[in-house]
Amino acid sequence: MSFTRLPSTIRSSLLNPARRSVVGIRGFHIHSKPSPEKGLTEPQFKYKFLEGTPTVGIVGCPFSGGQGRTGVDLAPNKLISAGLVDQLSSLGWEVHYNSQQKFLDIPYNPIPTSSPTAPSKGTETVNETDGQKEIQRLPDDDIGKMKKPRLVSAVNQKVAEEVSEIAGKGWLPLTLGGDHSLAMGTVAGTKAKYPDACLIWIDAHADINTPLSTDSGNLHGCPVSFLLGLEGTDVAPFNEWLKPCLKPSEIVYIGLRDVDGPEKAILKKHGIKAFSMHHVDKYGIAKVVEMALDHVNPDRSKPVHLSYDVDALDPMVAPSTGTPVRGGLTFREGHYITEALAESGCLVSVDIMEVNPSLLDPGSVEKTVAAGCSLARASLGETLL
Ligand SMILES: [Mn+2]
Repeated sequence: MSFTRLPSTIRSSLLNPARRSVVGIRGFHIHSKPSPEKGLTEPQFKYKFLEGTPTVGIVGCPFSGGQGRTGVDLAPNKLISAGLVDQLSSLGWEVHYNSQQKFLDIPYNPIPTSSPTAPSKGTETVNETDGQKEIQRLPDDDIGKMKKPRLVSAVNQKVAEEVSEIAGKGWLPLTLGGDHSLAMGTVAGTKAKYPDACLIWIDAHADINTPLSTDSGNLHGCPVSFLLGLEGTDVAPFNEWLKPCLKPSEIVYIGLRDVDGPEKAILKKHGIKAFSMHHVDKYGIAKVVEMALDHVNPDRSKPVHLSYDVDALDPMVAPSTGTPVRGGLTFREGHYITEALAESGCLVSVDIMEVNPSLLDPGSVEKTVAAGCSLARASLGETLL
């Protein structure tokens, strides 16, 4: 990737000697520290499971292979370009952000839409423009109903390594997707450091189809079944690295409103707790978050991984996403969840998924990207007062 094609905020960060640590353009690294001039010097809440100076490691994964629409891979660059690194350090966090290149150098990965190099599919060899490396693009035929299984598996394995490395340092991994199949990797990575972590999944969809029950074959609808080790998930190449790491009692959903028949059956069969929009209407969001925490984390003594799909928000709030469903969370309900979890002090890992900056008009994109950034900030302790 040529320097001039990097997003302008990354360029300026790289040019600012006060906060750069450049390891070549392909492997750049941005490091931003809090300071009194920027804002807070430490986060407003104590994140009780983190170690040392409160630090966020941002994992930007430009990935769209878990579903059919391109553009969701552009989200990490968009969110970073919107100023997320500085926003988080002004909340009192030390922030590290590594380049996304490691996720692009995967043999099954077609050139993502965010890449300046020419698009490519199939087996042709692609000459990288910077001449550093040639990557052999391999075919990725369906396995059963699963689409792009080798790519999804390989990218998630890397995500799991990255998240577990960041969590292992006592830092909080903030993963910017990418589509929601990436939660296989993020949750597996979090669980490697915190085996007793519970999972709070904010979404319009349950994402719990199995490779057998899925209609579309899109793996962004299946990550939870892999984490639980449900029927049909013990399949290569996933089972070469991903072991079931989540119990049905360790996950709770908020925001559901578009759940397939087979998914409803799976939720019932395994007794998985879910608060749909019906429950949000009935009890109000504060009570729902309290009940959700009471279910997975009654004493608030366990670490929490938050996996947030922006399609949980109503399409009026976050329109630029691949599978919007009307009747979703309001702006405030969506943010209340993150604020309450920040206040609990239990958060150890956060995903912001399914922002798609290529969908709809520029105004819709701007709204959705801004919502992604503000959800990340609220998760990391931003308050209204
Ligand atoms: Mn989802």
